[in-house]
Amino acid sequence: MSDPTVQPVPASVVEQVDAADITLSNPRRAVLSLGSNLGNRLETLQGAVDALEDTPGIRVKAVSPVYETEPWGVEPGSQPSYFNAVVLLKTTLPPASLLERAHAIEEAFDRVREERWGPRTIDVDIVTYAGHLSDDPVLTLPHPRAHQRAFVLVPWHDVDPDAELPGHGPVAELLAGLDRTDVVPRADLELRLPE
Ligand code: A4P
Ligand code: MG
Repeated sequence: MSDPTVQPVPASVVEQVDAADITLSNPRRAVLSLGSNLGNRLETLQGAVDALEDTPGIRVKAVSPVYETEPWGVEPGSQPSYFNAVVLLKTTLPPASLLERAHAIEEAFDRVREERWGPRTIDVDIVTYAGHLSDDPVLTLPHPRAHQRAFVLVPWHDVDPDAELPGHGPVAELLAGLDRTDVVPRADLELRLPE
């Protein structure tokens, strides 16, 4: 017979306490880049923002203006133009869980992976996660091509003019060396920050 004075601690309670200790008390800032060049691009970007905000452990803090951009890394004229935007988050999710969530959102919008840099309904990339540096190919931090991409840095600079890309320096300085002629503001369009 078990000792009635010893109360076993339910595993779920232990897990909750652990999770609170490790994460909830210590939200991290993350920057995500959203891109879409298939289907209703604005609707899909808004859907991705809403899905992020609906995620336990994620708060969307800012959403950038929308830019229409020429596809990067492919033959000119071979793909429709992109709509790109950047989202600033605070999150208690660890980086791997944030990436999992990004992939789940891509799948929810019927993203098909056929070729690298192929056209897509939605691409959700993690640009930075706190100041983390990682060369793991599954999750490279910061995003390995962010420093070369005006379609990431221009909207990021709009919502955080003092932003720094870990390992590369101030976004404002990186932008000074980039051509931004193919990154056109779409002032007629707007992404809403979820209530
Ligand atoms: N991965 C590694 N690090 C990260 C990270 N920081 N964030 C891995 C997100 N994913 C990361 O991605 C391939 C793998 O990268 C994933 O399995 C993930 O674990 P993917 O989304 O499956 O394929 P992809 O996006 O076609 O490849 P890639 O190399 O990630 O492409 P990019 O760099 O995301 O570029 N032009 C314009 N104008 N606007 C765009 O938004 N986007 C791309 C995609 C190309 N050209 C573009 C745009
Ligand atoms: Mg990607």
